[in-house]
Order: sequence, then structure tokens, then C-alpha cells
Amino acid sequence: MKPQRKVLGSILSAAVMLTLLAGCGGQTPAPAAAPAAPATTKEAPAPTDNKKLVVGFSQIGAESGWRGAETASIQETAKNDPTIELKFSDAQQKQENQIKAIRTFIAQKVDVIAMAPVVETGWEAVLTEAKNAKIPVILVDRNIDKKNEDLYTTFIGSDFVLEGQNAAKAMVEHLGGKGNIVELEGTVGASAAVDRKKGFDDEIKKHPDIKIVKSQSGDFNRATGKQVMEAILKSPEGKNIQGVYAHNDDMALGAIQAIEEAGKKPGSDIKIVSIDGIKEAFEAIKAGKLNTVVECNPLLGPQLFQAAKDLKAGKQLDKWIKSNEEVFSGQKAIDALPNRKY
Ligand code: GZL
Repeated sequence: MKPQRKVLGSILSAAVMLTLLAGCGGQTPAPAAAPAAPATTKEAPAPTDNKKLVVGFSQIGAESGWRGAETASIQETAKNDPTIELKFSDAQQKQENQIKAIRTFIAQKVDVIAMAPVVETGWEAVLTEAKNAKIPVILVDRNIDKKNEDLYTTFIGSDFVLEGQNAAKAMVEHLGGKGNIVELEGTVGASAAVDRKKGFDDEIKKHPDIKIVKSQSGDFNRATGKQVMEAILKSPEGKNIQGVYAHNDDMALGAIQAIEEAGKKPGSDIKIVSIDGIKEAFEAIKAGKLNTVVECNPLLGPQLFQAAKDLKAGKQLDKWIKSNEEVFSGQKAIDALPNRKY
């Protein structure tokens, strides 16, 4: 056999051998083209930074149904959002506990501090420490003294003066323009109490035949509201009362108990107007024991964490992120009851 033929023959035999080997292993050799890209290659984007946004929240306590609904909204929103880590502290109504919690959040270097300030004053030192630590502060549901507004980024909450005005307009209507009123005030020094009083009292002043004969704090609490109302009903003023304005539903529900125990009919002998909009207040309207409730939205969790994310994304926030609210009486309240969320 000529040498060229020999070489050709060996090449052909090698090719045949190679083909046979491939057939056995069931593995067809990868085509000459680029190898298949493995699951991750150095060109893939680096894994995203999965550091959570850490928010320290100082809650006032658990003084009312409204407060409980706000806590639930904040905790559930955080629990359902994998990008958020919530550090939650309950101050049990004490400002010193809120100040301690804020100092702890600063030491822990949280990304954002949020709080519902129990009263308007006494925050300058601790919020200055937060500012110096470059940790932004978001106020939720209650505000602090205007002179310190440079110490927080935004306030997420209601217009309490408007709530008080709306409560007064409802009371004037229920009384037909004349009568004596008892005012059950919220926590002394709390922005919600200060502004709900201002809104209500200023509106009532437009009606000279309506008088606020007694105004006292029930601390936004049902038991305290009942005790205060019991004492007022036993006082000289208590003999001639046509209306009760409560800064929140829990105190109104306490007052309703006291009025019934005194042998009078709440909702008819004595008209009752309150603020918050918890389900029990709607049920009291349906039972004819309460006349108007002015809504104050406690479901602030989604707005809080959206604001925190916007802050960390470098967005500019409004100084006041307002909640939108309605006023409920009579059939409107009864129709709304099945859909109430808190
Ligand atoms: C309002 C909130 C008030 C509620 C009360 O934003 O601060 O505190 O009206 C609660 O029920 O105790």
C-alpha cells in the first residue's frame, strides 16, 4: 500500500474509532463552539445587597383599641416585608422609656428611627443625638413641639385640629345649637389631645348657647374615662348635661357605661361624639348609644415603611404625610360597620 494511502487509512480509522467512543458514552462531544455557559459566570451581576432596612420604632403603649390597631399594622407590615427588620419597643406610656429606646436604636446604628411621641415636649436632647448620629427620625401619629421640627424628617398622621372641628360641628347638630357639654380630654400634653381640644373648643365658641361646663383628661383610656364621667355625673354640673365630647372612642365607651349606670340613656338623653373609629364605636352607634364618630386612621404601617424606604433611596419627603379620614353617624356608620378593619 502506497504511503499516502497508509496515512489516509490511519486518519479514517482514528475518525471511526472516535465516533464509536462517542456513541458508547452517549456523550456527543461538545461542539467546537463556546462551552455552554455555567449557572453563574463572572459576567453575571454581583448578588444584590440583601442587607435589610433596619427601623427602630418606639411605641407609646397599649392604652386604647386604636393604639392596638396601630401596633398590629406596623408589626404585620414589617413581618410581611422581607426587606425590613423592625426593632419594636413598647414604652408603657412613659416618655423616659421612649427616650431610652431611641438611645438604644442609636447605639444599634439602625437605619431609621420612628416613634409615636407620647407628649409634644422633652425630645430635644435625644433627637439631637439621633441627628448627630445621622439617623433620620419619622414621627408617626403624634407630633412634637413645632420649635423642634428640624429634628425630624416627616410626620405621618392626622389633622387633629380638623378632627376636633368636625366633632364640634356634629355635636352642634345633635344638640340643635344649645346645651351643656362635658369634654373628656386625651393624655395631657399629647398633640392629639392639645389639637383636638383646640379644634373643638374654637368651633363651639361660634355657638353662644352651647357651653363646655367641664373638661378633664381621661388619658385616652376606657377605665379612666368611665371614672371621670362617673365623678362628673355626681357633681353639680352633672345634673344638667346634654352632650359628651370624648377625644377618643375608648373614653367615650367608658362614659357610656357611666351614663347607663347613672340611669340615663347615652345617645338620646346625652348625645355623644368621639374620635378614632374603632369597631366598638360603630357598634355603639348601631345600638343608638353613640351619635357620631370622627375617623382617625391607625393603619399607618404601610406609610411608615414606604417613607423609610424612600428616605434611604434619597427621596425628599413632605414634612407632613396626612391621613385621609371621614365622619360617621347614623345609617352611614351602620353601613360601614361590616367593612371596618380595626
Ligand atoms: C391619634 C392617637 C391617639 C388616639 C387614641 O393619632 O395618638 O392615641 O386617638 C390613642 O386612641 O390613645
